[in-house]
Amino acid sequence: MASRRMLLAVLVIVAAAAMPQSSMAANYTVGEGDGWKPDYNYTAWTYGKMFMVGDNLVFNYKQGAHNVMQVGGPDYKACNKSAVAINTFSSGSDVVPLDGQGKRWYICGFADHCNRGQKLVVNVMPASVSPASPPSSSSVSWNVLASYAYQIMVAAVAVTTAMIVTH
Ligand SMILES: *[C@@H]1O[C@H](CO)[C@@H](O)[C@H](O)[C@H]1NC(C)=O
Ligand SMILES: *[C@@H]1O[C@H](CO)[C@@H](O)[C@H](O)[C@H]1NC(C)=O
Ligand SMILES: *[C@@H]1O[C@H](CO)[C@@H](O)[C@H](O)[C@H]1NC(C)=O
Ligand SMILES: [Cu+2]
Repeated sequence: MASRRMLLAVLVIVAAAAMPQSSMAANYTVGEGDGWKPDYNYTAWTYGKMFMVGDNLVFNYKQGAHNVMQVGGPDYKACNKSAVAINTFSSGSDVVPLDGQGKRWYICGFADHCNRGQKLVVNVMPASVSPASPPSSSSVSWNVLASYAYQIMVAAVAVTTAMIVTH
């Protein structure tokens, strides 16, 4: 009996862990403790992270030593400091909302910093999944899959609970 209770507890914990993150907005601190600086690989920093509409990027740096310019893809690629920025942030602790789906590009507009790696591209996923209107297969994203996985997990827990209760 005790072992069955333990099994149930484990299943509940697993289901909770598998819950999609879409329900809560996250703040991502760019570069973690290293902050926003040259000679850093921000592409590597993005690996394993899922950015979603409603999340924020937080850029930390010494005010006046760097900035954050949101630019288009070609200006990002060219490290174009003269680009007409979509947005520019310069407070030193910039909370940048990811308020739209798709790719967003950021560069530092100071000296040669962008060419030295102070550039970041993120791909922003849609915020929520409505089971009533599944997206087309071409736009199925990871949070959609996470949501399905979660629903399967919930069903598995329900079935297991029923089996234990009716035993
Ligand atoms: C993200 O940062 C903002 C500004 O500092 C804060 O108001 C908000 O509560 C934070 N959100 C989370 C989920 O930590
Ligand atoms: C950044 O890291 C990724 C993954 O480790 C690597 O593929 C890429 O070449 C690196 N970029 C630079 C500019 O070093
Ligand atoms: C940089 O941006 C400016 C302003 O939009 C543009 O005139 C120029 O051609 C761009 N340079 C490069 C290398 O893309
Ligand atoms: Cu800089």
